[in-house]
Amino acid sequence: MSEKYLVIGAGISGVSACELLLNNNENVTLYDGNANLDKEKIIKDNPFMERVSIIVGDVDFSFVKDFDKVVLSPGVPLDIDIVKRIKEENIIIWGEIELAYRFGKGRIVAITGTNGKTTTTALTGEIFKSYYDDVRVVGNIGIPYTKMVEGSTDDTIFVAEISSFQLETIHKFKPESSAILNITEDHLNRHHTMENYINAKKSITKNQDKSNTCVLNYEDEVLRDFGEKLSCNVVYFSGKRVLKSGLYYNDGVIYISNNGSSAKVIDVDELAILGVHNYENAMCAIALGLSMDIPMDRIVDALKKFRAVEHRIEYVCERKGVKFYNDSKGTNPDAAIKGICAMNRPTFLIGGGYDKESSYDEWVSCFPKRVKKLALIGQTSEKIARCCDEHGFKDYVICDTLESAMDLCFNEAISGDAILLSPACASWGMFTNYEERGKVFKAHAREYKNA
Ligand code: UMA
Repeated sequence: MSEKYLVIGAGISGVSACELLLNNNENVTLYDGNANLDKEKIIKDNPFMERVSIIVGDVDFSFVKDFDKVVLSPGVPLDIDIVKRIKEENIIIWGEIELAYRFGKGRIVAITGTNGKTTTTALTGEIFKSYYDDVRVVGNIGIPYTKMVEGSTDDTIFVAEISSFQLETIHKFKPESSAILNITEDHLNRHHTMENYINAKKSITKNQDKSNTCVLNYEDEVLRDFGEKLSCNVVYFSGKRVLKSGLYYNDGVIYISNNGSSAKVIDVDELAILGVHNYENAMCAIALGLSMDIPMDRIVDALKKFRAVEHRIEYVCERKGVKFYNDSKGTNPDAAIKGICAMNRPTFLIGGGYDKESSYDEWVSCFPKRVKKLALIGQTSEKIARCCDEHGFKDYVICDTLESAMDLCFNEAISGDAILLSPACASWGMFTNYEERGKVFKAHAREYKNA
């Protein structure tokens, strides 16, 4: 007999949840808090939504008592009025992840963490695809898990990026292998306290048993302690120290060790992703692959082939021995520091753009010994130039366009240098978004001749 479901949130997760429920002959109503939601467009884009009653805006929430179950989209906080009312009525609340888990089949690899989860999920997906036939990469990476459940079998493997929002509403969701990359302050507007945020992340392991694996970052103190309390098999990785057992990075090489004896996995020069934070992502993906029986040679092949997620320290091409890197996603000083620290060659840096009123001191402080020249573009050029003056960094120049900044850098660069777009600013004013800025950079870099 069909049950009555209320799905909350008409974004990609909510719409996919509706489709999955309809395909399973359930009775579905969708609620969205946005009174201006364009219902016609939703139905036009997703004709199956004609079979769903849609309620929007500030209505009397007593209607919720008619439902057997409620499915929440990730972006819906648990402390808003409609959810409070649902809890008062003792109606079961599943997140979209829980719904997919209940209706899907197969094995699950689930990855969370504050930073690096998208790259790690994409890389883990490539590793698994190199060995297994039916691998589906889902979740916070942008493809709702519920959308990919149809037709899954016991042999399907879901590689899922799972956010703290999504973890708040899991019940039985049980990954065979899980990973927590790191936990630093984020999303406190939603979780209110750091403790709540940490607990949400930790709950990725809550149904795991001793036949399962959890991969953790040894350099994160919270995670290191957490690993000691887990009943499942724990694998640590470290970007900073030699581990007796686990994966670690040391002097250009990723190693695997067991009871004190180490073997080389790969020289990081063979990877197309840069920076210790990316080697940590790679170590996590290696551990996940091994935990589900993928042979090391397949893993290493997949690692070598993997290209960075577009616009995140993405290698573009090499011209006259100069390597071009696109880090257009470096839209704030924090992210851009990662970009510049990831370079292992003398670097011509292109920075500047729309003013988000950031402070550039920390970013500029990491230029000495790394940045040969800074080419500035956009609204923030003068402000960043002043900051450089204050820090005694003299090698900067202000340019009119991204292309002219690139030409100037390429003319001065010598073989062995890098040219990095990592602007520490938003793109607006010169481009529609960071994607467009990155694409212009890549296209212009590829136009340079090698001779
Ligand atoms: N809505 C309400 N009430 C609310 C909040 C939202 O009705 O209180 C409605 C909005 O009006 C809107 C809909 O909910 O119509 C949006 O739902 P959503 O915010 O859950 O967004 P989706 O489009 O379903 O996308 C979600 C994730 N979004 C969030 O977690 C905010 C996407 O992650 C994810 O890729 C997608 O599901 C597929 O799984 C995005 C994200 O920003 C990329 N994630 C955060 C992050 O990475 O930092 C966690």
